[in-house]
Amino acid sequence: MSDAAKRRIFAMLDADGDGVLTHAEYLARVDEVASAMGRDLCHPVVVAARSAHEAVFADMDADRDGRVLFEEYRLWAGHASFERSCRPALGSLFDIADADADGRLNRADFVRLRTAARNAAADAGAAFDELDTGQDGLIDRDTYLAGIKDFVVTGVSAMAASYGAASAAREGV
Ligand SMILES: [Ca+2]
Ligand SMILES: [Ca+2]
Ligand SMILES: [Ca+2]
Repeated sequence: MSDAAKRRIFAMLDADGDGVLTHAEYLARVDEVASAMGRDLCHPVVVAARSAHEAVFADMDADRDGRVLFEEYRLWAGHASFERSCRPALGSLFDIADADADGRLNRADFVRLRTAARNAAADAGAAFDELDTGQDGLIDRDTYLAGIKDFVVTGVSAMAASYGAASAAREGV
């Protein structure tokens, strides 16, 4: 995983941009996504997402001080940590967005989910179109998670657009 990709993801997670990802900031993602998707905050899928995010934070925060700095994140992020804790957490957000629980999201739900996770809506739409290779207007859970993992581990993926990589490339940064 490139440092540029890690920087982009860290910047998305660090909502107030102060360079420190706090426990509260990280856990707030769950409620933000749940609210955006119109989910009751006590719904079992939201409760499950909270524990999955607690597990990621505990895993990331190597020195256990309740704060994750970019350097801490940089050393942590990669294939092993993705499989160990990110996959369940990202899957849990997918489940919040998957209102009819059929394991698939349509374009509107996908864009709402990614926007709640702080992607630009246009970038999220572009990522959906890339991932929807069957062009049936639906993306299943495995495709979604594989797309994110490709980006996290290799920096190259249909999901790159949703992390602003496409706009960064256009701007030459
Ligand atoms: Ca912060
Ligand atoms: Ca720490
Ligand atoms: Ca669905």
